[in-house]
Formats: sequence, structure tokens, C-alpha cells
Amino acid sequence: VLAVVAALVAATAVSGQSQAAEPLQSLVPVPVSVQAKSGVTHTLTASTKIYTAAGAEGVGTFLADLLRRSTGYPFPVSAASGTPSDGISLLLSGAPSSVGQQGYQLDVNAGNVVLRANTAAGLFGGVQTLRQLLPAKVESATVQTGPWTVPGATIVDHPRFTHRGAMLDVARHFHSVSAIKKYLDQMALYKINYFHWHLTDDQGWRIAIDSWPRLATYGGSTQVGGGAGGYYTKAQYQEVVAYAAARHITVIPEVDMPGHTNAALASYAELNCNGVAPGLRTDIEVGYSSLCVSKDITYKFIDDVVREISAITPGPYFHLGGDEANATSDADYQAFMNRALPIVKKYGKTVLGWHEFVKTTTDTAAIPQYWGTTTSNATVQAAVQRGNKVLMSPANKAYLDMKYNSSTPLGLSWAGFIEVQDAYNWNPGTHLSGVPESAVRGVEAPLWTETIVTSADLEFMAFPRLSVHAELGWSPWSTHNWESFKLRLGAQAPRWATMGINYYKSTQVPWE
Ligand code: TNX
Repeated sequence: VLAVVAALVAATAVSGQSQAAEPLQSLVPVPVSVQAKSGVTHTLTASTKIYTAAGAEGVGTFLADLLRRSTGYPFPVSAASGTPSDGISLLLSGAPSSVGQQGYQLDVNAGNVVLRANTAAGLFGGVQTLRQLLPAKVESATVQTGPWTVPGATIVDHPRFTHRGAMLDVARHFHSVSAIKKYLDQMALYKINYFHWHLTDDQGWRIAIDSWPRLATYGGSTQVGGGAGGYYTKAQYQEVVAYAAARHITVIPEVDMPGHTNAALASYAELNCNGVAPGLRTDIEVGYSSLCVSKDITYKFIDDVVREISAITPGPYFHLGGDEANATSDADYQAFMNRALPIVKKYGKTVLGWHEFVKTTTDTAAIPQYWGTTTSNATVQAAVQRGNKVLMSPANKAYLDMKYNSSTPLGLSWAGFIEVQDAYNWNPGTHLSGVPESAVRGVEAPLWTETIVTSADLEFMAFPRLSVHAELGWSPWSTHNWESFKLRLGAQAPRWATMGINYYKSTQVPWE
């Protein structure tokens, strides 16, 4: 059936007939299997209802809210009994087992639309596919004129990797709750299911900690370039967690340590070995700061921070950073992790860290996030041999803060320029030697914000590349083909325009 997709895409490419590509050929990420029902369409009307199985009400409400905005139709949501013959049904029975915990089957018939999955997360993914099958104006925040027609099809789909993530650094430049919600909305459309929130770094501490209040009030009071910075209250943090959860996105908080800690060291003199607080920093130097490894107060501090953040984090993960600890000796780094890692466990969380931390532990549940630029890494390979799973974020492929080319106005270039095709041109399942597909947990696209200030900046770096990494994390490798991908990517443009996304109009992509 993959051939069906390929054939559809090829037909468009060959005939060149389509200014606006058919929606079944334009899905990102491309599904495992798309079977068109020729001559069949389904049109949403003012009387279309949404039916939900028990447990699918939240997904039903999300879909209704989305469709109401642009269609102006009421879309009442009610309990499904059996398989309704009209409307849109979100069912938690009858999905093929092949779709697993995150996949779905979507049947678009003339009389009804039936979405089936084994979990609400699976239904949510199917809703994103249905959304992309509707005209781009469905993304409008104001009422538009129809018709709201969906092509007839059966789509059976599931992700290649369980973890598809996006990271945002809010430490270098603070990003408001509303900016984060906007980004979460954009992630959801591409079936991204983890939001890694880089909350602390040398230039800023962005989350209120009751037992160490100066971290936020002082440590959060500036940012790169010297602006006002900012921090989230616990209520705001929980508001983001809930907003993400409604989009089936799990929040992974990161508190980077022992390096990247100048904001904390500046806030509390006792965290420094010499007992002297350094000044706040607004430059973009890395590798100069370290918590004091030999002091007990350091681990009291970590215990308090991990406990307070874990208490407001329903997801099972905590990211401890661990990168670029150039101001910490190897022995100190080991000694530090020997005490820090058990604290994360004590509060019931599974630890993630930038990959170098995994050399300090034999815990096979620990998840190294590979951010290097080479295709072989002894530390990561050794962890994989012990049984660890790896999250892939190679900086020269997956970093959203790298410039597209030499004239990109924002971003850095230490890992190289990453044009859209470069971002697409790697295989997470074979990228690192000694790290087979079975040892890869997924793909994450990090966005560091040394140069990123506004939502418009963020969008310019994330789009289109976030959609590229979403496809790499979801779609089967057998579908990997730049010539067809670039057409599907180009077909996203009207949607992004409607959503007001400030995307980079790469000349590599035939934008619609
Ligand atoms: C390296 S990647 C860092 C970050 C910077 C980034 C800029 C990593 C784990 N650390 O501190 O923001 O480069 O691209």
C-alpha cells in the first residue's frame, strides 16, 4: 500500500497538473498506508456531529473546538453507541493491532468518518491527519466559507519511533506562556508528542522554586543581550503542562547541571565552592560554570529543585542536562552524577541527559540524548551495549538554531548550515554506528535561543525543519524520498500562512 502513496505522489509530479496537491498526497508525516476511495468524498456540514467512545471525550472536544472556529458549525459532541452511520466517530475499539499505542485507522466514507485507535493518543494523531485532509482554511481563527470536503480514504498508520520531540531553550531568551502554547499547537499538527523545556542555563533560571526563591526572582531577571528575562510561576508551569496534555504532548523539564548553572550560582553564593556569587551573565559563552561538587548544600539544592518540579510534572521524565561541563573535572563530574542521579530516581522520574552524562551510570533506563556531530560515539555505543535507548538530536541535522545558509539572519553555525534537504537527509535508525534502530527511542529537534527572541524568530528557524524531523520520527524509512517529501512539505505552506507561521521559504521546496 506504500506503493499507493508513492504512485499518487508520482502521478502529481509527472502530470504537473496540481497547483494545489491533493490532500491525500500532502500529509506530513506521510502515513504507513493510504488507500484512496475513488470517487468518494465526505463533506462536513452545519449538522455534522462528533461521537466519542468513553475515554475519547477530550479528543472529541479538541476536534470540535478546532472545527468550530473556522467552519462556524456547532459540532455537538456526544457519546457514541456502536458505530454511528453519520458524523465523525472517535472510537477506542476495532483498530487493527498493528497501529499499537500511538497509531490509528481513519476511514472517510461518503456518509461518515470513523477514526479508531487503541488509545486516546492514537485518536489524537488520527485527528491531526483528518485536519490535514481538510482545506488549509480549516486552520483559520475566523469563520470561513466551505465546502469542508475530505477525500474518501482508508488510512492505517503508526509511528516508527515512540518519541518525537521538540525542545525550546527559554533560558537564553525568555519565551512567554502564550508563545509556548502557540509552539505546542504547531507541534501537535505534526504529531510531536514530547516538549522538552530547557528551563535553566547560565543566563537565566526560569521556574519558581519555593525553597530557593532567588533562583527565579534574581536568576531569572535578565537574558542574553541584557533584556528583562522572566520566569514562570508554578501555576504557569502547570498551565503549560495541562495545555500540552490536552494535545497529547508530555512535558520533559530540564534543569541543566553541573555546568550551565551561572544563573543559580549568581543567585546563591553558597552554591559556589569559594562562597562568592558571580554576576549575572548576558553573553553566550559556554563551559565556564559549575555547581560546587564537594559541598553537601549542592545536593540539598538539587533535591529541592527536583522535588518541587517533579511534584508539578505528571510525565515520567526529568532531564538533568550534563552537557559541556568543561569547568568540572572528569572525577568531579562522576562524583556529581553519583549523587544527582539517585535524586531523580527518588522522586520517581526517569532521567534523560545530554549524551555525555551516560558515561557516569550503568542504569539502563537512563536516556542519553545524542547531540554530537559525528556518526560514531564511544560513550553512546557503550550505553547501547548495556541496553540503553538513545534519543537522537545530532546537532548538524536536528538543531533548529543552526542557520539554513550563510545569509540566514538568525541562528548559529557551529554545527554547520542546515538547509531543509540536509535536515531531511539522515536516518535516525542508522546514523550512529553501533546504535541500531532498535536502540533508538526517537528524534528530538532542539531550538537554542541565543539569537531567538520573538515567536516570529522561533517560527522562522522551526519551520519547515520541525516538520522534517516530525516526518523522520514518524514515517517508515521505506517512504523516505526527498523528491516526494518536498512536494508534501510545500503543500503545508497555505496551512502555515493561515496559521500565521513565519516560515523560511527555502528555494529547495516548491511552496504552494
Ligand atoms: C551547545 S548542545 C549547547 C547549548 C548551546 C547550543 C547552541 C548542548 C547540549 N549545549 O548550550 O545553546 O550548543 O547551538
